[in-house]
Amino acid sequence: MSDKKSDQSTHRKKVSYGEEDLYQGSGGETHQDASQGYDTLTTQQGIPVGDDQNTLKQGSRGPSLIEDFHFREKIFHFDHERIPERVVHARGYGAHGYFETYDPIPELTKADIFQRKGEKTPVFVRFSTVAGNKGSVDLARDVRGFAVRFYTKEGNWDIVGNNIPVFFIQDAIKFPDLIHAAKQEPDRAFPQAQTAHDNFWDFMSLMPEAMHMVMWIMSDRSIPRSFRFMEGFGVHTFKLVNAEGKATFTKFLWKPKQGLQSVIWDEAVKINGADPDFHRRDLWDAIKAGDYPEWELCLQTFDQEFADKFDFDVLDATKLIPEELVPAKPVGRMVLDRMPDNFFQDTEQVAFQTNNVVPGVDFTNDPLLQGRNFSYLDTQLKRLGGPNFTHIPINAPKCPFAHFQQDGHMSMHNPHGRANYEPNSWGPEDGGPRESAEKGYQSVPEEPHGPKVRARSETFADHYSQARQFYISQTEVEQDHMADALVFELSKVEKVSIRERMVSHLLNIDDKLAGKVAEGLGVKPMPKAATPAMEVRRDLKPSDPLSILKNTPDNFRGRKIGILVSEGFEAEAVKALKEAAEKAGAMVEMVGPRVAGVTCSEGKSHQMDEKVDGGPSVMYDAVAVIGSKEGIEDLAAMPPAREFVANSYAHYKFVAYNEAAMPLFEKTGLPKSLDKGFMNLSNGSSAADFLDTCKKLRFWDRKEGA
Ligand code: HDE
Repeated sequence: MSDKKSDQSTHRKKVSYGEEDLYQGSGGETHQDASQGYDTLTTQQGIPVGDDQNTLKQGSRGPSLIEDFHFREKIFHFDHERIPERVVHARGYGAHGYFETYDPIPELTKADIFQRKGEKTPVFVRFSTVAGNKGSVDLARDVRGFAVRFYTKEGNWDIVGNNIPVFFIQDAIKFPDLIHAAKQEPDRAFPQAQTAHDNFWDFMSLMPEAMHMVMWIMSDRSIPRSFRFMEGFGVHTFKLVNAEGKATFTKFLWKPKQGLQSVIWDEAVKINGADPDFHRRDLWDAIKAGDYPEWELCLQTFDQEFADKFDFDVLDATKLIPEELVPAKPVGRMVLDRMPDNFFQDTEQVAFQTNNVVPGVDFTNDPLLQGRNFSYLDTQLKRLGGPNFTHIPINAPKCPFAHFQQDGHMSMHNPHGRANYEPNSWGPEDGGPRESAEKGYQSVPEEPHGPKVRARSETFADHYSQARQFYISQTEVEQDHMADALVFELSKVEKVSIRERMVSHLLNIDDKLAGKVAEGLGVKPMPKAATPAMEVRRDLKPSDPLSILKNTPDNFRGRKIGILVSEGFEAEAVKALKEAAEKAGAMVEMVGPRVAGVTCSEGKSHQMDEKVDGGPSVMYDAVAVIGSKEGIEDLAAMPPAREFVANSYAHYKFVAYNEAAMPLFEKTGLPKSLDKGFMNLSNGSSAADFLDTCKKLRFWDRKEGA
């Protein structure tokens, strides 16, 4: 907290951005507040504006005058509104919340945040896609960023993670190549936000170390249902350090309380058209509705002895540690409960840095992490335009801070008084802050080893074993999705040799997978398997936590039902569905032939949430179709209504309906005898039964679906 008394007595201002004085400037005035509650429009200089509709002119038909300071300032500012978008993870969405510590873990770490049970620490989280530009679609097949900042009492700690626990490359020097290959091809500047193109797969096929990550991105992990239903991973091995200086290795994992859920690729493609902001809207809607998403922070901790005997090098970011070997222990929970007041101010300007660690957390020598520790600070200078980006509230610590750094663009809190260097002899009153051996950050001492070389450790050489382990850990449905995804992506690749090279890698992962992909691509004859640098391990056991479908949440909380109704719809059935949904913690949206004025069986006029062509079934987790004898024919004559039904069927959705809806099903061409994923509310099933069934999320037994 900023202590004004001590500011005066020590002559050096200690600034903090606690909750209350978030916007305190160097003069102590609250400039943010100054603009609030003042209803007269002013210039940036505070001069009241008399006319904001017309420029100043010589005569009403011009010419315009340079003297018009209000116009000049307004246009000048507008011209400079954009800052460079992030070179990766450009499209993102953030939210505020808190982290609540479970039991203290002083034996593992002295990090202040883990010392007191029940303590709440403010957090800011930004989720993102990687490859697309800022205005790209949310449902791109892509890794999702999962970056968390903890505003701890000992400074800002950032875990800048992803929703996938491994990465494409082992050494940071390959990152620019990876990103160049993944983004739009440079000559044509497309495709946007897609890896389905030659450059990406050319690079992948030449980088065997990427194969494990390729399996993850070709799985449903890369098309999450929303940010709320995905895991987060710190990826690298980090160290925790206790007060005695003892270090323990750790991996960081975020597990969503909402459970895991993904969409189907065909849904992703359609959602991108129907609502390119699907993930943003989902987070916004959930938080605004008070349905706060929650994750548990889990640690996989281990010592040097485990690291030495583990099958792979713990410094290799293309490997994970199966939870069967090292369990993930929850140490706290994170709740997101507040959207930023302004997107740009927080989400765009937040500057995460892997090198933001607090006492009690340390790095390992993972060469990817080491490279990142350079990159994140460097990139902020370009994006935020100067060295004072920590003066922006979202980037400022919320604990006291004091240092001798000064000046530069937009400086908000230069040191007060005479001393701006140390050591100095100005005495405790005037001399300013000093280092502290006991409170200050201490790196874990480490002996350097080996000669100075540009080399890759031989312990990083196994590229396929964990790729195979991931694949065999999936259910059959998920394995099919992976094969389909590979065929889809590689079918967009024009150069035949790239497709063949990818199949040759797949042969080292799983023969059946390679066979399916080769067949899907028409690759004939089967190429030879790529020569692995190390023999592929075929004895690694399947690991259940790697599958989404083996971890279906068994609840329908926070999901959305779309009820498609016709004119004259049966009011009772809709009412029952709404009540059952509310009980189950699910949301309901009404979809109709018009957005307003749809009359129900009780003669009441209803407002819809969506007109049927604006609310396709892909936007919902489950659907219902409730009609009336008279109204259903009109609905069945509308192509988007038939598509609503056809897609619900094709995407394995659970469907509740009333008898009157049948003619729409017939016109859509559904099979005469409906499968068990369809529940007739007029005959045998209640709305509560339906909501109960929806917990399974999809009716995968509908084999003939898309
Ligand atoms: Fe990043 N990454 N990255 N990255 N990364 C950035 O920093 C970089 C990597 C991740 O929501 C940039 O502020 C290098 C792995 C997230 O604001 C940049 C390497 C993981 C975000 C950068 C990696 C990530 C970024 C671009 C290879 C998962 C978005 C803008 C050594 C563990 C954070 C920025 C946000 C952003 C560099 C690899 C996650 C350029 C050099 C591995 C979630 O600094």
